[in-house]
Amino acid sequence: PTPAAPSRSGVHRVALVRPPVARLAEGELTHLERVPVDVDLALTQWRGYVAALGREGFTTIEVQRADDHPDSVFIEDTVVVLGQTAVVASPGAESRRGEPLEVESVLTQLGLDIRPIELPGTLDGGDVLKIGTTVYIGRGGRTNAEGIRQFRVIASGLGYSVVTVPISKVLHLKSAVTALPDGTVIGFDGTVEHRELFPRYLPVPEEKGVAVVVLAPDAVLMSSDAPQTAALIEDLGYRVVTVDISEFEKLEGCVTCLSVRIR
Ligand code: CIR
Repeated sequence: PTPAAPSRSGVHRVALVRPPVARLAEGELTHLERVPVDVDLALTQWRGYVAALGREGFTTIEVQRADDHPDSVFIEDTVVVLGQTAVVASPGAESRRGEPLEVESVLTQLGLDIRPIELPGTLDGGDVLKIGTTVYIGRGGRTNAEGIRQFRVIASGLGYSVVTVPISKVLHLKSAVTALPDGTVIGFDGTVEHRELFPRYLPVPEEKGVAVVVLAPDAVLMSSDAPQTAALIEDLGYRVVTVDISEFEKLEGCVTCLSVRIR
């Protein structure tokens, strides 16, 4: 673990990250055409992302590199943390099935209660958007009905209500929508489906602007490739930290998928 910087919000938080591997460029693609990925640049960008979390008061814990899993840098897909409980995902893509193992062992060491989703259920963490005690879960290419059923049993038992959102235009629910610190769901009109399921919804002008990581009640982290959305969010009174993650965006990744925020 890297030493914790004092957080602007005063809250001590932990984030799991996992370094990109040499085979990164072989990652799964569903909606994008394959374009060359610069793996060295990706590593530099990943370090920049981790440093940004560190500056914002997160203690980052690096999970061991998984050389055989090109997409393992997208660690968010492997687990959903609900308070003290870690719901270990069941990756919807065959090539990603081995990824949760090492993540689970780190979460066990951190003292979280482990509750796995089991095959034939599949669930990717990128399909799960938690806002307060409501959990929105995308039913699409990676998360199936059985995965949602198992997740609902676990989450309901912990006091969360679960809302299922059918998705077809994007890889994961959180490729289409995430939420600002005040719980307002943000999305890009071209890819959002069933916006009526969200009580408060704000459209943003860029597709890459939909992904934000909540850093503090007044701050978010987002891609540097969505300047109009950054300006919009700043104009709502938030501090916006941006990072260049171009090499991960080529593989359908975004700022949320590169870490698991634990507390
Ligand atoms: C995949 O297709 O699984 C990876 N290439 C991208 C995963 C991105 N994860 C996310 O949006 N949560």
